[in-house]
Amino acid sequence: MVGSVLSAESISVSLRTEQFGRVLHVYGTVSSTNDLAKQLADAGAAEGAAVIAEEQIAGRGRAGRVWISPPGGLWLSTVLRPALTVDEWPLLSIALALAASISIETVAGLQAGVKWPNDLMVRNRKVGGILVEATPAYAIGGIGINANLTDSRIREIGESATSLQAEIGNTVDLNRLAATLLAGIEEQYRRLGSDRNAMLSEFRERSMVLGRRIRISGGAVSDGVAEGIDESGALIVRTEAGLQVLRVGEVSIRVAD
Ligand code: BT5
Repeated sequence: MVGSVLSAESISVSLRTEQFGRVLHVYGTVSSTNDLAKQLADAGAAEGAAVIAEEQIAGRGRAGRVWISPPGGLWLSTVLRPALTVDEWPLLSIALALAASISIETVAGLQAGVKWPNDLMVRNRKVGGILVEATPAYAIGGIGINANLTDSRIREIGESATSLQAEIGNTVDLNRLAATLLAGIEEQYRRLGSDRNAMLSEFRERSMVLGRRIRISGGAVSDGVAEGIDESGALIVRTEAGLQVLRVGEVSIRVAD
């Protein structure tokens, strides 16, 4: 399989970035790339330092959930040192999700929609996810993409999952996907400072929730219509109780609609 084995050398050859991935560690099996990126950040690593692993044995999602991360996927974390207020932290997930969605389109030719705030979806199945873990000093941006996961691996994960391989019937070049993603992260992350509104417009175009009836959970459960994503990245939902501004939470799309 071309490019199926991750290597720092192969990624570097096609890396077109100034900063992201210029410090790059590629490992075999790790606990979670977010943990390793945190260690780098604690040791003073600059923004853009990145960790990639072939396999995670303690990959995680949000709220303590497990992220299943067998070989064949792209499990990547990068150090961010954003100049954002706490209220603006949702923008980090948004920038990373936009970068991941564009990278999937570039490398696999698939349209990947984004379910606010952090799910990457192909044909209503989850093909990847974003986990941003922020501290006052830095944030770690973690991205998982089910790239070359076979149908049987996907079945183990569950009905709600898919992979690039399952969708296109072929493997993708993991090193190219990694280099493309790092370049995309650099571009979208920089736009947070210089070109935020245009970045958000592009994100909205890839959003699967805007205009849809959704159910919000992860606090009080309520139903509503997703009306917008504001300049801080929050989701604006019209519910019976009026407009709600959602900065974190779970959104599911109502099947009946
Ligand atoms: C996410 O959480 O979607 C964030 C996933 C972030 C993973 C990256 S990989 C690199 C970095 N290192 C880490 O340890 N994490 C990051 P959440 O929205 O909470 O979704 C988690 C849910 O997705 C689980 O409860 C499962 O239902 C489902 N799930 C788990 N593994 C999956 C997979 N490989 N593909 C699709 N769905 C999965």
